Amino acid sequence: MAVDEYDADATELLEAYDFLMKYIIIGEAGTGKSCLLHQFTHNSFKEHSQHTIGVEFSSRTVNLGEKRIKLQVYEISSSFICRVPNKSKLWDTAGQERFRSVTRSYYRGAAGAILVYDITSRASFANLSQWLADARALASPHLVTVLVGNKSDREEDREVEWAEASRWAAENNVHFLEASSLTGDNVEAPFLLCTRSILLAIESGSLDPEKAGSGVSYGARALRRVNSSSRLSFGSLSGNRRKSTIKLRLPGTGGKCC
Ligand SMILES: Nc1nc2c(ncn2[C@@H]2O[C@H](COP(=O)(O)OP(=O)(O)O)[C@@H](O)[C@H]2O)c(=O)[nH]1
Ligand SMILES: [Mg+2]
Repeated sequence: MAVDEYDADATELLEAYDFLMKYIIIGEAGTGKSCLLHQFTHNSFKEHSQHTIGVEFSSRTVNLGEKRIKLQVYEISSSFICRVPNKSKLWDTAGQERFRSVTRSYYRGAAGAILVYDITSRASFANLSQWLADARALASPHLVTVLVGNKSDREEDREVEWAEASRWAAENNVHFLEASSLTGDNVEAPFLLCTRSILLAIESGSLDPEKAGSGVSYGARALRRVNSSSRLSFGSLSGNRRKSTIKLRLPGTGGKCC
């Protein structure tokens, strides 16, 4: 199943989707969050990525089974603009509570979180617990989190072993994989993993898209189905298909995904 398998001629359908999901990308500065988001939405490496101040936003629509899902993705940085009077300098406000509270508001109602560290930086791995705690405290109660060890192309500079990160992920009940925003390797996988988990939660009834703060809402395509069948059914994940028959191709995961 291709990720972007849609009829390019059907302009109307390009904008139609079954679900809209809000995702956040979090983690220490410099881990490659902006590059990951850019690679996912533009299919290219973002050269000369600037330090993110505040929040960056981008979106992309993906296909999973028979569902079209629009992902709205917010990169949340720990820095915000702070202009000191009579000085032109911009201060990095990372860690200052006043600014953290502003960025924290963007966590609200997120259905999925991509938690990023840099495999060549132990410091970026050491802070993961704080990022995860913030996300779990502030986002949707059903938040699905995927841990991403970015910069897998820099194997020679590795400071965090795959096995250690995999263990941390298992202990903290999050998915895990390594990726490279530079080469594009495994960049789609974390988003698709998240989306698949959320769709399954909807199907099982544990997540209700109509509930405020769920991070998911129905798109016009889903509503059209409701109108035409007068019944709320999202056939492809249930109905005649068994859950186990849903197959998700995660390009390049090479088995390094749990
Ligand atoms: N080698 C390598 N460098 C990367 C990768 N992703 C990001 N970078 C570099 O890491 C630096 C920080 O990236 P950026 O996306 O701005 O990090 P952010 O602060 O987390 O948003 C930049 O110099 C990028 O060119 C990657 O997968 N591989
Ligand atoms: Mg950034």
